[in-house]
Amino acid sequence: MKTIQKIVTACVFAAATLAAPLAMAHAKLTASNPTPGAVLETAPAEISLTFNEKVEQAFSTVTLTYTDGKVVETEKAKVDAANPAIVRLQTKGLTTGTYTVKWAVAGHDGHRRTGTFSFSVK
Ligand SMILES: [Cu+2]
Repeated sequence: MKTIQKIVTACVFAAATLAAPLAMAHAKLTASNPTPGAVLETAPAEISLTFNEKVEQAFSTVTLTYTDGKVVETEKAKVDAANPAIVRLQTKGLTTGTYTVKWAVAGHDGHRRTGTFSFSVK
């Protein structure tokens, strides 16, 4: 019993030490414009997402959908050339309603991260 407990403890410790630096390397959304839950007076012409590290254009997508799940037609989201931690999606013709931003990116460690948030236009 004692031995098993020791092994389990050792494994948990090893897993925690190994996992910590990897988790920190994951691309993480740190800011966005609009912010999640924002209610805007005017429709945004651009949605920008800022991550904690630069992300790869080839693995970065941003999709905007209406409440009914229909995809808003846009050009492909672009990683900012001057600051590759920022991904921008140009939008036009957004009307009153609630929109969901669905993003997927991969940072330098290649791990794909995804997330969603919504905002509304009055
Ligand atoms: Cu990672």
